Amino acid sequence: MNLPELVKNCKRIGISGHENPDGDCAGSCCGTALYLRKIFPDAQVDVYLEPMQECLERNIPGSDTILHDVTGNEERYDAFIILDSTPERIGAAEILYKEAAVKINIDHHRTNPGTAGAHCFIDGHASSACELVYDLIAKEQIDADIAKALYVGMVTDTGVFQYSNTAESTMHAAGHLMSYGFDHSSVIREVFFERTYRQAKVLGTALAQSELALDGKYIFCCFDAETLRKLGAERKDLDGISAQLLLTEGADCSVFFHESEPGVWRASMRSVLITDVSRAASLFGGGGHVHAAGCTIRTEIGAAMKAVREEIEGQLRNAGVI
Ligand SMILES: [Mn+2]
Repeated sequence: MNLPELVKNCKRIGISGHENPDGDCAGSCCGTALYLRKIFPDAQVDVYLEPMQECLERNIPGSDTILHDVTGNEERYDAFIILDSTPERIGAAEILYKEAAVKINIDHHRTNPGTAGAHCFIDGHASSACELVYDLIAKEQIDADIAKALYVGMVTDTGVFQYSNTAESTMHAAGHLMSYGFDHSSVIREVFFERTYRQAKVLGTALAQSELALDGKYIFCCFDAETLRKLGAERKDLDGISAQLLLTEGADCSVFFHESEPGVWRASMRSVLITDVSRAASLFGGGGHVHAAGCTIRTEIGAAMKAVREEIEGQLRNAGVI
């Protein structure tokens, strides 16, 4: 069954994605919402997401209708769609999903095992949740706003069509979306390359403090709360640091650690070719993709960094590159 079929008799439809929404998460949620509002004008379609970066808000049509708080919206949804995430990662909206009559999960994380009782559209090979949504909707209903929202997610999750998750199908879909006439050049500049001055300073510090290990194959950096405070860095200023570290010649794997709250650390992991960073992330209950993953660390950070490094080292040794 396709997506419109599944929700066609639903009067109230909820949509959500993972915490700290990125371009793919927000683009797929808003693109799906715009599409469902268009084909079912009598239905109420609500999107629940945490606040996102301003550049995403500016470039994702429909983001101005996002709800940040489930309080006051406890009325049961007829259908609830989770995009780019598992139910456990959507925060407070999980309760709304659990109570919905029709549950739908659309995701491209290969660590998503699929959810019992839900209609699952999960393809770990898809470039983005946005590409999955593109495949699931009726092409003749796409308009410039829907196209732009989905294009944002394809651009951000493929690193502007650079990463190995970019397939011929991705380029076909993106090319078709471009034909709706939004300013695709400014989308790419604003959602992928542009950074605030503070983000530039934070990134510069991360690059300067980075360490190279394992014969230059592993590059990492760790910011504790004190460093973050001195830099005046917020969570949104830390996106993209692991990807920038990975641009170092010879590196196959990068990890950026930071203390997100006292004693709680986030690790963002990227790799080029050999290292499967989802395995390193899963050491601490995290997950993601082969070349992009993350986890939350609640144990002593020195020991955790050592465990991550040993996992990467084991993989590089098995591959015979160190
Ligand atoms: Mn994604």
